[in-house]
Amino acid sequence: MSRITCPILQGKVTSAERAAEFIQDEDSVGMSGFTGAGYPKLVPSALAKRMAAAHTRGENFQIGLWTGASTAPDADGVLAAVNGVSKRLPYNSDPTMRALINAGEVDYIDAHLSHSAQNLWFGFYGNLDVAVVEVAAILPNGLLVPSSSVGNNKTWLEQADKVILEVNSWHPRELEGFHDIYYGTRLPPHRKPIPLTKPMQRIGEPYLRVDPAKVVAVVETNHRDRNAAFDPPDVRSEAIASHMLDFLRHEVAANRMPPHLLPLQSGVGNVANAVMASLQHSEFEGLVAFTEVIQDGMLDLIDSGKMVAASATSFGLSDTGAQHFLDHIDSYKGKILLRSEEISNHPELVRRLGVIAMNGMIEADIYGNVNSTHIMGSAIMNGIGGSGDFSRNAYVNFFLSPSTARDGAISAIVPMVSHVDHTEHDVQIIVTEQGLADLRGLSPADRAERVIANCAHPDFRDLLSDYVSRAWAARPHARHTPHLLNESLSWHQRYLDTGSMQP
Ligand code: 0RQ
Repeated sequence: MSRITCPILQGKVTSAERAAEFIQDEDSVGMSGFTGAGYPKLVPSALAKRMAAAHTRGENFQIGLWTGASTAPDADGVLAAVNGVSKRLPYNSDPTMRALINAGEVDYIDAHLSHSAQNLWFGFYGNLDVAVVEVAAILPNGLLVPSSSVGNNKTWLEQADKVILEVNSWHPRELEGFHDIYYGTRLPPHRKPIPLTKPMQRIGEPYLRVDPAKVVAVVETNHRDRNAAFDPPDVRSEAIASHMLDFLRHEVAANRMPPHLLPLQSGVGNVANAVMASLQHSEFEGLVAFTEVIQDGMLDLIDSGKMVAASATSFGLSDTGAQHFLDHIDSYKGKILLRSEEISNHPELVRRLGVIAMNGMIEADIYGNVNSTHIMGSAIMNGIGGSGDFSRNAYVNFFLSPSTARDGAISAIVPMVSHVDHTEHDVQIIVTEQGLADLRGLSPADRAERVIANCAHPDFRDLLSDYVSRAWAARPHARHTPHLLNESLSWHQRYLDTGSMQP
């Protein structure tokens, strides 16, 4: 049976090539997509072909590309490959796009994900010309069944002048009912509290709305999501997970957390997946997630009954995880809810629910500032994503990383981070495979001692302690966060000089 049962929108079905003709040079284009799920599969490639042809003729053809978060080689990748993007926001992990950003050829606006929709509503980003949004089906009344991510789709559909829909029949039709789209947000000064007090509460409707008059094209596809594989947990990620579990047990014993913990948020990547896997073998039960991304480890927790439910904005599964979800979709009904990222990441809700936030980092400094985004202070890796939305407002936050990078050549614990995403005022718990540093309620001097003793790799501990004592000695009237600026900055330069790191 057709996935498009609305006569008006059925009448707009066309090819990806024809649809791409509605996008012009200098347009701002809002595409669906979040962590490799729910991005448009055909229109970006068709658009890239148009761009390449225009460039061959000596014409300009570049767009501003806005998404929910990261997409995939067949969206970000193909557009970057033809140099078709002049501005990118709010999050990217595609290597081709990253290279262009780091070459200074694409302007990258690395924004908190909870801010990205409202920045458009506030008028901070200018006009959105076209939305290209993947959905799983179109109902007779024109309502849209979202696909495997929601991201910023609600806002893109409402704000864009023109809309192109991709209806992807690879997604199970049974996805209908897995979403909760809240249409109650208002602009200041008319904002009201968001009426969500429990992670799985429904406050909206299962469908995205679109004004059919704005829909210029509907494209039918049958293409799978990117679904990147996870590495099996290694010794270091297992050690990180084990330190975290011990800490959570300690917090429960101290009556600072209930036995079934508080709603969990977990970042993307192998370490995050390993933490989920370790919960599987722990005594914790009755867990709930209020997070951005549902990775394989979270599906496993739901399967085993350890986790009762998960609210997010997207899936971020491996091929095996995606197939498992497809095969058992009925068993997840009522246990998984996907929301807009302005709701999944909303500071008001994260703070109200008391979320436990767990995110990866690139480096942390001795006083507790964290860099999640930049290598050597200069080259962007991915972006801040939702890590700031969650950690700043969490009940308790964790930042996780192996203690060294590049085969042990680089320390993840440094005197001064080369770029700051999360400040010492926000960061609570730092964890490496070496151990865990609980920084809550500690002065900067005590934080430095604990971070070095518990988290730094033994190869770097003496160097860091020596730095701290010399900084303390050199700054008798500035001992709040004493630094030797020449040395703290040259710490990173050293890696460049020795060739350990080329950003
Ligand atoms: O480089 O890819 O060239 O090998 O950074 O490092 O160890 O594979 O770690 O995949 O867990 O990512 C912070 C990037 C960690 C991620 C970050 C190099 C290292 C490697 C990746 P290679 P790993 P992970 C919700 C939350 C921000 C967004 C966020 C991230 C590469 O967690 O993007 O939290 N976070 N979102 O070699 C030099 C160091 C390094 C270093 C690592 N100290 N110096 N290079 N690397 N540490 C999700 C969303 O918001 C969508």
